[in-house]
Amino acid sequence: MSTGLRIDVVTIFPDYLAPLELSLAGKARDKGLIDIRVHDLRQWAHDRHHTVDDTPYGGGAGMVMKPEPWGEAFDALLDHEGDDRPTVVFTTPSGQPFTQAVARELAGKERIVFACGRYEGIDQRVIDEVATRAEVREISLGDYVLNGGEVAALAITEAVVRLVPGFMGNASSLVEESHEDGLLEYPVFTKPSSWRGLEVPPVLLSGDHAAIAAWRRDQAVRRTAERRPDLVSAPSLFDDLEIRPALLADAAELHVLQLACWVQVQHENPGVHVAALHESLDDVRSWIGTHTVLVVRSAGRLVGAVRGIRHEDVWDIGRLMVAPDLEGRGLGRELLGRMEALAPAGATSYWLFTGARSERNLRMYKKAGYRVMGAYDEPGAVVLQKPIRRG
Ligand code: JD8
Repeated sequence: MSTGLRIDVVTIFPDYLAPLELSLAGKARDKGLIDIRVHDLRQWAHDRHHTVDDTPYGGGAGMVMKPEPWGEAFDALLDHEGDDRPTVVFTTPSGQPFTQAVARELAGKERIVFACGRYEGIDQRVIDEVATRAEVREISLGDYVLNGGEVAALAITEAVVRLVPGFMGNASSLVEESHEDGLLEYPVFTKPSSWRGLEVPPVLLSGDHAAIAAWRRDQAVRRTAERRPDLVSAPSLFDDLEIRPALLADAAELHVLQLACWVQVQHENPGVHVAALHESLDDVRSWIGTHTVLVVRSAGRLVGAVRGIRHEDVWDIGRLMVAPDLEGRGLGRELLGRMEALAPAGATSYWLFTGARSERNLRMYKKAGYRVMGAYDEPGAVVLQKPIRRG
């Protein structure tokens, strides 16, 4: 039994899920990162023809999937002692839209059971009954009609499995993707630098990482505005946020948020001494007094913060924190940008550190143009640096 994510798929067309053998998921399976099991629903239909459908009550075209086989399927797949409560995903055109945010949620689960319907759908009592003994999600792949739920289960599995920690060889590539921070991805190029009279944008050949990061972000923003204005105009998290300099009165909430956020870092970096987890309220009060500190409030709740302090020509940025339930919406990136903008005139580079195994933090900093400089004097932490571009 792999330690990572277990996925069960129930369907009357098991061969539809064969691609999972081939693709990414296949490799993840070999790495023992995930355990995928496909089950034929008909094994739980005990009549001679293994009947799984019948005519709809109230009349109408088509057939409906019978409740009994599904009930037995979930009896077999759900009631295992010790197993954490699986998440049962019914893929259905009437479900919540599948997004990268939903993919991230599901990637954090230990067990997912996909229920793939066919015909006109599954008897509603199946969903209601299983919801009494498992977390149920009804998810749609998109606003178009398919003939069954298998394709959606395949697509969702691929989007989820590739987010399972340790799966993507170089996790850094995960950052650069569409929808990761609400932006579409920028155009990409590879050799030759000239092809059929078409040139690669010179900035990409410059080796100037910060300039390349800036060009890529600009391209991503343009593309998003042109192709997905809905992503730009979507009410963003920032609409009701208040970002302002910290006051001593913020110290207590800041201390609580800091402890909450660095527990995650401790989990990611077992055995590493995480200073932020050993700071007292008085410590927080004192550095509010000695640093430039920004705090973020949403509907009065303190949900984020960042601090900066000058050391000779370095603007040392730290304690960048976002409430766990608001992660993944670009607030961290926004706060980093705001604190960079507060760098005093004499500073020539930004400097920060994070856990060597805090993949998500590292991804965000690298995307912002930072480069890992090496180990920090706290074992298990690395230093990142970025030159300050002015004007
Ligand atoms: C599950 C039966 C077919 C749907 C009558 C056509 C997802 N984005 C999506 N589009 N369609 C589905 C989907 C379709 C399904 C089933 C998912 C089970 N059908 C039905 C209702 C109209 N036929 C989906 N996810």
